[in-house]
Amino acid sequence: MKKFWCLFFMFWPIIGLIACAISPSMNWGFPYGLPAGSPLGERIDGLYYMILALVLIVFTGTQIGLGYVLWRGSEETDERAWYTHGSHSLEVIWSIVPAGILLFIALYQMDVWAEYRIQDNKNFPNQLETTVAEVTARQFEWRIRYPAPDRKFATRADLVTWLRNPQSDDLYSVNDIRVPAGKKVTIHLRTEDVQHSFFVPVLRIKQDAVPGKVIPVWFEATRADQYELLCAELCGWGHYKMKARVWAQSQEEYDAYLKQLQHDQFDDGVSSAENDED
Ligand SMILES: [Cu+2]
Repeated sequence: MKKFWCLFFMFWPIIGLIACAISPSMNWGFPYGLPAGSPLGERIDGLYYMILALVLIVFTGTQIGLGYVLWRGSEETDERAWYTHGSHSLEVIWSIVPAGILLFIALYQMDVWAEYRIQDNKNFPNQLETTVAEVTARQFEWRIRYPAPDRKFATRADLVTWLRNPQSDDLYSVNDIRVPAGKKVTIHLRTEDVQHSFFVPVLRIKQDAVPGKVIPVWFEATRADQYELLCAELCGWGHYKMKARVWAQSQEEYDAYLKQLQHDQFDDGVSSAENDED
């Protein structure tokens, strides 16, 4: 009977390993089984796989150890058990090894983190050139404010002024963020009410929107495609429906979209008729 329990307890980790082995072909890993849609996303996936490999090694090792102990314990023998409680060397080993692994992860991920979040890092995009919109989360939608297509931010003060004071030529949309594909873009994230979270799974972007703060979020969508944007912070009864899309388009399509938006928003049907007569 002891052997049965030994095999029973070893059966489940083996099932777990088999599930891990087939998971890539079953698309159980990343969202929708899609690879990262941005260069930074690929590096974040690299970190994820590195940690997964470490976990796999540790898990396999400890399960083999556990299996061995269970198997030996299930044997009928006169041999006396070996007690390790209070073993100084074992305590040192299992403190130093995990500490070393954690230190390695902490150092190894610093570059990616710096590129993602540290504003004076050389890879962090210049917000004056890359700002495409301000995104305001609110219960339960995403409101987008674009600067007029010809507006340029020459200085930091220009950008701050624009962020603080909506302008009469700004363009608006809801739940539909357009960006040029293949370029670094920055949006400025804020919230009108409670805390929300700007989450674009395929681009591996997640940033909380915090009341009272305007937070720059940058990303680069490699493929021209539509990406699902979700709220990842339980923000009220309608949290589930706080879905939108980020649509990366070619530069021409993007420019045309903004032109169209401008036309839809400002054309009153009268002034353009006058223009036609000119
Ligand atoms: Cu929300």
